[in-house]
Parts: sequence; structure tokens; C-alpha cells
Amino acid sequence: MLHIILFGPPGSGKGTQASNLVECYGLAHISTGDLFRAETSARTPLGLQALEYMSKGQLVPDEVTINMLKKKLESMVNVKGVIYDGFPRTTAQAEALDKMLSEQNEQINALVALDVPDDEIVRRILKRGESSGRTDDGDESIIRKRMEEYRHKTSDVFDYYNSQSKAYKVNGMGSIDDIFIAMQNIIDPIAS
Ligand code: B4P
Repeated sequence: MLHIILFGPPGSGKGTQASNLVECYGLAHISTGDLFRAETSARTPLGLQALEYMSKGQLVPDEVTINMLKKKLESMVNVKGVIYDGFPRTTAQAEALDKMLSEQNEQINALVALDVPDDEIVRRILKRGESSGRTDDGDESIIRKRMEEYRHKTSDVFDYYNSQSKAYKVNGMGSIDDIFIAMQNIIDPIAS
């Protein structure tokens, strides 16, 4: 099975490129952000707990996130592989994911990181906030908090997989199609 992590700062285009990758490689898609938003819309205890953090631009605690991911993975049957979109976001999450996969004799094949400058991130998220209705998209101070969380807690995940020689960088500036081609150039040799 193919296990690909889509990585990058908030608003770097992970969700956008995940849809393309799912279609191209026939993989299942897990977005922890989408899972939290679904729980929040359904007003479940998990969703209400997650909303407390998401609306402030903070990461949801590891224990909550890892348990949710584990359940989602266990519910998947007969899949060719998985795109992890927005997970792992801390080294503890990365270690937990590696452990879960090794118990199934599986492993992460590659982490592909989208590289986008801070000002472009703010511009994209504010633009999305005009229509998304997301509480974390409309306010620049919350967007900056999400970027700070990324720098302090998430960026180390790149080094974690780099030390396993599995991390790749892609320029996240340019057209969605061109960025996708750059990602295919990395994933095709791994997938074949
Ligand atoms: P996510 O839902 O993962 O959201 P994101 O980081 O904002 O977005 P993404 O990178 O997917 O950007 P998109 O394609 O939409 O996380 C939200 C929150 O959930 C987190 O802050 C956290 O609180 C919580 N959470 C999620 N996972 C967690 C975890 N593992 N641990 C703890 N907490 C967790 O692109 C953004 C915009 O840019 C879109 O409008 C898009 O149209 C546009 N865009 C994309 N590509 C473009 C391009 N090439 N050029 C111009 N615009 C582009």
C-alpha cells in the first residue's frame, strides 16, 4: 500500500492537491481538519472540544487527534493506499502514525511538503474566509497564530521524515496544475 503525507503550513494547498492525488492514484483521503469540522457541525463532544482549539488557531491536543485518526484508519478496508492531509502535525503524531502502520507491516512512503511564503498564506486564507464560513479563516491574528503553531510544533515533522530519507519539498507557488505535476514527479517513481 502507498502511504503519502501531504505537508505544509496552513493554507499552503494541502486540501486542494489532496483531491488531485486521490483522483490520480486512487487513494483514500484522510484530512484531520475535515474530520474535526464534520464532528463540529454534528455538535458531537469531540467536535465541540476541537472547536475550542481550532477557533483560536491552536492545534487540537495530540491524544484527541491520534485517537480520531486511529479510528478512521481502522474503518478503512480494501484501500490501495492513503493520503494523509494535515496529519501528522507534531512529532508525537508522527511517531504514533509510524507505530500504527508498522503494526500492519506498512510504512510511510513519502512526505511531500508544499513551500509557500507567509504573506501568500495570509492572502489565500483571508480570501477563502470570504466564503468558507470557517471561524479560523476570517481573522488575520488567528491566521498568524496558526502559522506560529506550524513553526513551533509542526515544522519538525519534516526533519523527522527527512532523517528517514522520505521527505521532499515542492514549490507551492504557481498554478494548481503545475504544482500537481511537480508532486507527480516525486510520487510516480515511488508508486510504481
Ligand atoms: P486544515 O483543515 O488542515 O486546514 P488548512 O491548513 O487551513 O488548509 P490547507 O493547507 O489544506 O489549504 P487549502 O488547500 O484549503 O486545519 C484546520 C485546523 O484543524 C488546524 O488549524 C487545527 O486547529 C486543526 N487540525 C487539523 N489537523 C490537526 C492535527 N493533525 N493536529 C492538531 N490539530 C489539527 O488551501 C487554502 C486556500 O488556498 C484555498 O482557498 C485554495 O483555493 C487556495 N489555493 C490552493 N492552492 C493554491 C495555489 N496554487 N494558488 C493560489 N491559491 C491556492
